[in-house]
Amino acid sequence: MTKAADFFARSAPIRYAGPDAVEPLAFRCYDKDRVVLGKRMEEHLRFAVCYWHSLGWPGGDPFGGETFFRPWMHGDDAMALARAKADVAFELFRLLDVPFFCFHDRDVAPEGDTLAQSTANLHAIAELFAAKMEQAKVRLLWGTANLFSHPRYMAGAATNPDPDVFAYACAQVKAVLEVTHGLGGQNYVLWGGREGYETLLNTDIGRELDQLGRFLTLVVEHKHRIGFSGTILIEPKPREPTKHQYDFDVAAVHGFLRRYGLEREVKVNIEANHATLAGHSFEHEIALAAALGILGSLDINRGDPQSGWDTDQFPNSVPEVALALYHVLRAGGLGSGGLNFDAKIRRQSIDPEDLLHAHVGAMDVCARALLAAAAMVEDGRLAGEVAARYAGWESREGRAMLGGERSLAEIAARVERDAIEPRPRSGRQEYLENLVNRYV
Ligand code: XUL
Ligand code: CO
Repeated sequence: MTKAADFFARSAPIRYAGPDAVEPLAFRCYDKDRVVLGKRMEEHLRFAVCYWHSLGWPGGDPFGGETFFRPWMHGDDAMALARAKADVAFELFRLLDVPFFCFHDRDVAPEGDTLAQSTANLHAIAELFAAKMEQAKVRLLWGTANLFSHPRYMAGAATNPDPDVFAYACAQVKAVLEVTHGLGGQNYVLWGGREGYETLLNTDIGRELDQLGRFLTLVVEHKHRIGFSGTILIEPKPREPTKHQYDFDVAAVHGFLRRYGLEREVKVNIEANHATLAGHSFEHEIALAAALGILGSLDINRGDPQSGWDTDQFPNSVPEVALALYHVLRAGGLGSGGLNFDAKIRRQSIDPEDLLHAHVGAMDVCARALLAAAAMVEDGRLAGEVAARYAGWESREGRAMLGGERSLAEIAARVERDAIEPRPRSGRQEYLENLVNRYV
């Protein structure tokens, strides 16, 4: 194939050029060193490019095959192609000047005839990554194992009826967790691609949940054994590819973690399009995870309001992302998490430059959203309105009831004695919606 540097037909990294920039490929708002609420934009947003969509996806859909014909996708020597792909990947990271990337094992290195061969392939590419990361100063936000593409996983990985598939998944995750650790990964993600069912007619739900609980416990134990200090993250998704997935949404995942005693060990990686597939807004999932103490990281993308599936488009709505980031800021940030563009360009976007436009536009949208969210935080009116709405709970009786110092009978007696008659108050929704529009 041609040299990686030739693929994008430009060598200068894309720079911040301000809102009036005339060149199409420039950051108009994302100025990585600009300080917002005491932190640089780059540190707030912690952008990551995802390997699977941006380097690994050939452009197919259920009705048609490849449209992209990337040079690293065709040839006889799978490892040489993987190396060529890595060269273009790091060229993309350089042009975008992103601090992080994310990958699945099978995105970066080909599956071999045996697990040992697959793992050796992965190690060989990881070595190449280590050298490139050292030079490029790009870091690994998270690694993950693909436990859903190969036919062995068609009935799930950890939740498979066959214990040998469970064992194979354990072996695969062990290898990728160790590689992620070796590359200084900040998190390790588990997305249950087929951990669910197609029909209850052949499924024992209780057993499958126990299998998943055991699997996750084994992963957490191994993380501690090898001294991996990153966070283990589950990525909720309600369906697709299966009809029902056990990691349906943040609430379901939290209940699952509590049941298996893992709520202090595992957090969530929340994806915007998965939230909407579950019937929630992105900010709902973020706010709930923050309230439950399990907010980890974000897969920042969007669905299509008219399509009911996971279209994985790049984010492009400032108001939507602003509300999401508002809740992230209120929660004190994402810690070791970041904003991973689990997003793919459209099938007709066949020019290499389309990959650049997609990321640059999305990074600018996130930067504008960050400024809006920071203004909401600084202004304090939104939070003030919420605090005022619950102010009654700060009273002596409010605290006593919530603190468990009053029985039901005592509470009832007080209501009768004082002839309490609550006074309805406006929820002020329209006022609040208008207030938000002043920032975005
Ligand atoms: C699938 C999805 C995955 C995970 C990683 O919908 O989001 O790409 O992010 O396995
Ligand atoms: Co995702």
